[in-house]
Amino acid sequence: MAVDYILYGSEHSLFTGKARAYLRYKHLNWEERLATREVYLNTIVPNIGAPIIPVLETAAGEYVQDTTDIIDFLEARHPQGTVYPEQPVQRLVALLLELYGDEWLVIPAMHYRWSVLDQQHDFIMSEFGKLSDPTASYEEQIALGAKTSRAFSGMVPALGITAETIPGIEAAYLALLDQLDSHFSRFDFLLGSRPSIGDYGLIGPLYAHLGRDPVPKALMEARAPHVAAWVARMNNPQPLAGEYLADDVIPETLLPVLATVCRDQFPDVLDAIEQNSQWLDANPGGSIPRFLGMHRFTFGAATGERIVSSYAQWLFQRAWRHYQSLAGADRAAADALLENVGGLAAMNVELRHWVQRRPGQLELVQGQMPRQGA
Ligand SMILES: N[C@@H](CCC(=O)N[C@@H](CS)C(=O)NCC(=O)O)C(=O)O
Repeated sequence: MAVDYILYGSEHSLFTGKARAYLRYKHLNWEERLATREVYLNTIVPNIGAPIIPVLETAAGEYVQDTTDIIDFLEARHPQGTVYPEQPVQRLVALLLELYGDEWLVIPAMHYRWSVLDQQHDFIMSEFGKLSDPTASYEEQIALGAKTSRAFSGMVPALGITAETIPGIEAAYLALLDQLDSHFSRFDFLLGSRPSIGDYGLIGPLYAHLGRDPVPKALMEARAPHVAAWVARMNNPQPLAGEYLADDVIPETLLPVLATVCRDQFPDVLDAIEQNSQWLDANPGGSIPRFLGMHRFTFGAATGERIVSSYAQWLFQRAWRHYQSLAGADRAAADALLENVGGLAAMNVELRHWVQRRPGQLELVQGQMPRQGA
């Protein structure tokens, strides 16, 4: 292998965008390859156990899936220019915004891809078709994409995107664009001049869907040019450059975004954690299904029903564990921020069961909470 790492994915894939932006910032010796049907069959499914992207392959023949695991795997090997802030409150904010980008902004991302399909049909379908057959003609790719994209477009109602919730989802997304535009008019990245794991959480939905599909891209460029500029910066970063703000400062411009995480996303995640616990109580030693039925959710002014995503606990745990490790002045500073944005009770929730990933499957299993400092 001429490079140290290969990233299998695609340009229109939300999570590939997260890993790609990170790899560019870290300035590693890597290349991206399209996850074609052959790659899924011969590389991804045999090594990961499921048809999912992105996947990282190393020169030594190791395979890593899940963008968070990919980033952590690479951070351990290439610590220079880490994307995890050392300062404790900034690290907490970065972890929470990763959770928000990965698990919550997928709602507006999927809405603006699939609910306005009539205005961007050929683009979307050809992107999917290209994966199945990169050598087919544009027309053939559109026809192919119409078939292969069904698994994704079929997720839309399960994500809670319906005629009733769409107005609220759109209004809340526009409010987010305004908040982020104000933030990025002052700062290059979320926490200063260096991207953090929080930026990588947000870039997934804000690039592949909301910053690239024709309809939401035009919306972003017109309404939030500083967000569009941040997307461009994330995709074309100055490798390993930049600093986080001094004195563990959290910019005021992020407070409304954090308040949304606490108000809208936390209840959803806490319920998923409760349902995971109940499932593990009833099925000790089992693999938790990725989706545990449906529950009520709130997105801005919209309320509806969406799937319970068991995986959300895994990402939440990272922030929770970091917060729980803080003591003294650090804990007081984190508490002051959490109190301010409405997240104090959620970060103090008791986790009855720790969950972990297991190689070869996407379903989580019960794990041991790592010792502090491990
Ligand atoms: N948590 C995973 C999510 C990856 C993911 O959802 N990838 C999408 C494409 S962007 C996919 O292949 N989904 C298929 C599936 O979830 O079964 C990660 O961070 O890598």
